[in-house]
Amino acid sequence: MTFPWQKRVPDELKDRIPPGQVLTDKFPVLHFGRLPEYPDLGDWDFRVFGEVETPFTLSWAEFRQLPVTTRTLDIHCVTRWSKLDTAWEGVPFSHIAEVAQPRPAVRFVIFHAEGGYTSNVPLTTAMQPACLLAWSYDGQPLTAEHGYPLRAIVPGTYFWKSAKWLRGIEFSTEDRLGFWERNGYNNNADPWKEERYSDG
Ligand SMILES: Nc1nc2c(c(=O)[nH]1)N[C@H]1C(S)=C(S)[C@@H](COP(=O)(O)O)O[C@H]1N2
Ligand SMILES: [Mo]
Repeated sequence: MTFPWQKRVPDELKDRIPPGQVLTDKFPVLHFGRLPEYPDLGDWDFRVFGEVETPFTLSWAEFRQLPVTTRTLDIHCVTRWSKLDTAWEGVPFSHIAEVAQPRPAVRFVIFHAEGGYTSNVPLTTAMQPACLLAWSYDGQPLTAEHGYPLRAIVPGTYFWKSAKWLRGIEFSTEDRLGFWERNGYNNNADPWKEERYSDG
């Protein structure tokens, strides 16, 4: 199968494309349902809750006071496009965890997005240094369709775990399947193992 946006993979990049994926230079937009309403940042807030010592809620202005980092990573959509060297700026997830202090039994993180979309990952996945709560892509604020004002960036998993229009983070002792995980996608979602679909 050939896609119109497909790019031939140069030899030196071959080992960065997981099995069954094709390379694109474009930045496709993918999500379930309609774009959420464009948010008024004055009303926007970010909630950190669940099994933590210190739950908290931040305004946009407060969120932007948190420490910032930049990361460049490759993204892989389960619909088979991969894009290399995407550059993001945002708050490291690990900083949120540091402030919230998850209880010792916490093993999972649930990202909560606008309109009820969720995605779930093990705490160890979220604690990787490249896991960001990002407001910027390629040096510019996120566009509406890519998650303005804030999205998760989760390294090492298919891109559906990277919730756009992020509004909160929940720490949990138990795993709770997110939107796509309930709808047939593989909970583990490792592109290198082609963990696309669940068996159930
Ligand atoms: N809130 C929300 N985030 C979401 C989705 C969604 O449906 N809703 N889809 C996911 C999927 S399947 C992919 S591939 C990426 C796509 O991000 P992009 O549109 O910025 O390329 O967003 C993910 N984040
Ligand atoms: Mo996707």
